[in-house]
Amino acid sequence: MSYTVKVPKRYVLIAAFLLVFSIAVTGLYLAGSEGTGMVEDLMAQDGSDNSFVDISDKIEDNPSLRRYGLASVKVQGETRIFVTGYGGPNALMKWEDGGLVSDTPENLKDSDTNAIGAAGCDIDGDGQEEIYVLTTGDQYGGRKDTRDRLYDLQNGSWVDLFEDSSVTNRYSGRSVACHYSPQGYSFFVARYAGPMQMITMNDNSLEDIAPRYNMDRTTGGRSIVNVPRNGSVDLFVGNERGQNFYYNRTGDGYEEIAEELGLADVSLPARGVMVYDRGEDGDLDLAVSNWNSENKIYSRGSDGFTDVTSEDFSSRGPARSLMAEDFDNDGDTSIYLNNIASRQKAPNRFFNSRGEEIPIGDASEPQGLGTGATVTDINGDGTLEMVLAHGETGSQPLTMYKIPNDNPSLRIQPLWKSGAPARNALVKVDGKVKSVDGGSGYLNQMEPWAHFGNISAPVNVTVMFPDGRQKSKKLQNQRVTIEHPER
Ligand SMILES: [Ca+2]
Ligand SMILES: [Ca+2]
Ligand SMILES: [Ca+2]
Ligand SMILES: [Ca+2]
Repeated sequence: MSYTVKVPKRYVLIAAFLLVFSIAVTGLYLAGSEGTGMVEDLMAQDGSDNSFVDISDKIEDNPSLRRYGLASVKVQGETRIFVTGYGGPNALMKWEDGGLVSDTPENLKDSDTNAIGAAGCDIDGDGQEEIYVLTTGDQYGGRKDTRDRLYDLQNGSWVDLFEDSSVTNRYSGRSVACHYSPQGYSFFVARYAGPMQMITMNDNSLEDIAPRYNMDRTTGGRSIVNVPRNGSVDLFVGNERGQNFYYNRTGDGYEEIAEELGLADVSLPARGVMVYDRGEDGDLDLAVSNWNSENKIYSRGSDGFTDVTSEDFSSRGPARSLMAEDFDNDGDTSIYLNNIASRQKAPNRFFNSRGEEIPIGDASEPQGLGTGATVTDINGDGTLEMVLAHGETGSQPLTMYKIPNDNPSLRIQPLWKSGAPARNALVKVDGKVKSVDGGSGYLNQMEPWAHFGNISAPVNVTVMFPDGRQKSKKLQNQRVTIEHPER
């Protein structure tokens, strides 16, 4: 089957008209939101103030653009936010002097390839995360005429390792994630109507190892999340026009068992995927947002997953990315669901960990064209910031939110043997678990930290690294790195 699209001239003209129209609408949207606020009646009804506050004014140099993916990547020791550009440049952003500013080297901008998903991962083992950028060449699915980019920091400048390599295939796609495979860290790439890839580096050369593990399947690939478990890492891929995939790690390989686990959802068009410890009982559960279809929360049990979706969470909407974090540091995880208002108003939604709706504050964005998102404590104050991208049917600026609070947070970054963040590691504190994200949400990657609200040192922590090695430690500080035993 092929989804390759040939675009007749009249559609190009219509598209051009729509672009001009959407820029005009974006202007109106921005004008309309000034002063009066888009907040409407969505502030906390109970008088409490623990919902999102708009801090988008902290983003400097924030033009209206079409954007999709956001990745929180560790670059030269600091967390940076990589933003993909669609019909415009990519950006690498950092926190400086109280604001989020662009600090983008010229050769990362790549304005012409219509980039979508992005992720960081140290696949060459030098301790610095590479940045994978999935391009589309403006193709919805199937073949494209652009290459993806695999940026490697060499002597202070970013070099594209795909420039002279045939490893990247020429198919469109959506998301990319950092996955610890039997061959070490790799980028798993969710293609759309093209074979999926798992790209790693052996002896200085790139290799697509997906065919070796029968992971080069073709479907409508959308989203990826790692599921660290029992000292190894499973992989879930959310799809449409076909079943989801669950790659259960078995010794040196994988078996695809979504159907057996109750996660196949053949008729549901998956978008956002994420894992989080629902119920704070020490295992990772799964949530999936589905486009204009029932959203799902699956609780992990000893022999599969049980559908525990709440009525609030299940209700349909134009869903995009999905994040679960303790945004207000009260010790409980909340879920943020990003909708895209491409046809009509579509407020974003906020839930507690059981999927019951809670006040969202400023982050509703009823007219927001939400696509990707990332979460990280970019300013180092111990509270998570959430940055949202917008795009697809129009251009809008980035937005940023946080929930102000005075509660403590414990932040842990496990380090791999190379010294890079140990993405896919599982961190256990007080009976709760949190994974170090490799990519999730849809199009995105969250910060390479495990964030726990309302926990104060001294406290005992156990890190399960993706190769099965463990390290337990009594922490004396609120923000620590924990090294792999072989480092
Ligand atoms: Ca590297
Ligand atoms: Ca759980
Ligand atoms: Ca919370
Ligand atoms: Ca912060």
